[in-house]
Order: sequence, then C-alpha cells, then structure tokens
Amino acid sequence: MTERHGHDHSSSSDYDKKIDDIFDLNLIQPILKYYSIKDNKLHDNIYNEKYLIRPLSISDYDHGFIDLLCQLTECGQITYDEFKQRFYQMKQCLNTYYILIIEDINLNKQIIGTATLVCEKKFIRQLGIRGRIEDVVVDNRYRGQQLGKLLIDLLTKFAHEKCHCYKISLECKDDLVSFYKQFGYDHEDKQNYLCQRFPKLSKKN
Ligand code: 16G
Repeated sequence: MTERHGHDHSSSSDYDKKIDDIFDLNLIQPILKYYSIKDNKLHDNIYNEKYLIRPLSISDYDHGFIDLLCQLTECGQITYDEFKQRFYQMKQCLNTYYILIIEDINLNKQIIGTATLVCEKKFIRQLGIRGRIEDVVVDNRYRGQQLGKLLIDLLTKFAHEKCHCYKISLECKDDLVSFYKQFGYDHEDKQNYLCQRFPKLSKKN
C-alpha cells in the first residue's frame, strides 16, 4: 500500500467495518458454482486455495483497492470519506454496479484484482439492459494466473444470465483486443467507438 492511501487519517469506524458489500454475494453464487465445474481450481468463492472472489466491500479501502485501480489509470487522491460516499451512491443504484474483487487470503486481505459490470437501463429493446465491463485490473505481481479471465468470465455470464443484458461491451487498448476476444467480445460491423475527453472544470461551475 502506498503512503498516499495509507492510514494516517481516521478510517473505517467499527460501524463501517461490519460487512457492507456493494451487492449481494448470493446473486453471483450460481455463476461461481457453474464456473467451478469447468475450472476445478475454484471451490465456492476461493480460487486456487489462495484467492477470495467477492463483491467490493466498504472495508476494501483499507486493503489497497484504490492503489490497485491506480495500476489502470489516474485515480487522484481519494480520502476514506470520499470513497465511502461514492460507494453508497453506487450501492443505492439498485441492480446497477457489480464490482467484483479478488483478495489474496494470505496477504492481509490485499485486493489484487477487480472488474466491474455496470448495467444500464434502457427504454429500447423492450426495456432492455445494456451491460458494460469496466475497470478491469489485476495487480501486476499476480498476472499470468488467469485471474483476469476468471473475473471477465464470471461477470459476462452474470450479465447474460442474471441481469438479462441484451448486449455487453467494453473499451480496451489495442494489445488487449485478443484477450477479450476469447470471451466473445468483438468489433461490430459498421459500428464505431467514439469518445470526447473534457478538460477538468473547477468544482465551482
Ligand atoms: C480502460 C478500461 C475502462 C476504464 C478506462 C480508464 C476495461 C475493460 N477498460 O479502457 O473500464 O474506465 O480504461 O481509462 O477495463 P481513462 O482513465 O483513460 O478513462
């Protein structure tokens, strides 16, 4: 854990430390069960006897969750209170944010992998749900153990079978296209991904 996110400040109170997950683990249990039939390294929600797969919890701020995200992109400085506020904003959006994490059981509950499924509600497609895979990152010290594959496989199946998404998409760098293709993601004919980046505005605006 870097100093920036280390705990010099008052962090999670005892109240917060009671289990508070971003979504209910039971929702994804059937998918974990199915996965454990094809990959015998998975037992319940433990992978290779070393890693716990579970929803993000409020206490994960103390276990390197933000530091892990910093391996993907800029995160800025996020205090525990800011983290907590965003966590509950997400949690209040029912059936929308499914943030899965991988914890190293032997390393003081360190968070070493994460991926998010966001389910966007639509009017189109008979009140369809569109899934997006976001913020996939495996700690660079833990790569090559199929942990990213595990997260993507689980969330993709969950999006289809439990959230009933009519489609799911993601954005990634060129060198990751072949990685995501193995899970059924591909470029769509005559479709483009367009993006506009905004300069940062001051909070007064
Ligand atoms: C990647 C991520 C996306 C993330 C973005 C951050 C996946 C599949 N894609 O595109 O979810 O939000 O990087 O980069 O994980 P940015 O800070 O430049 O938007």
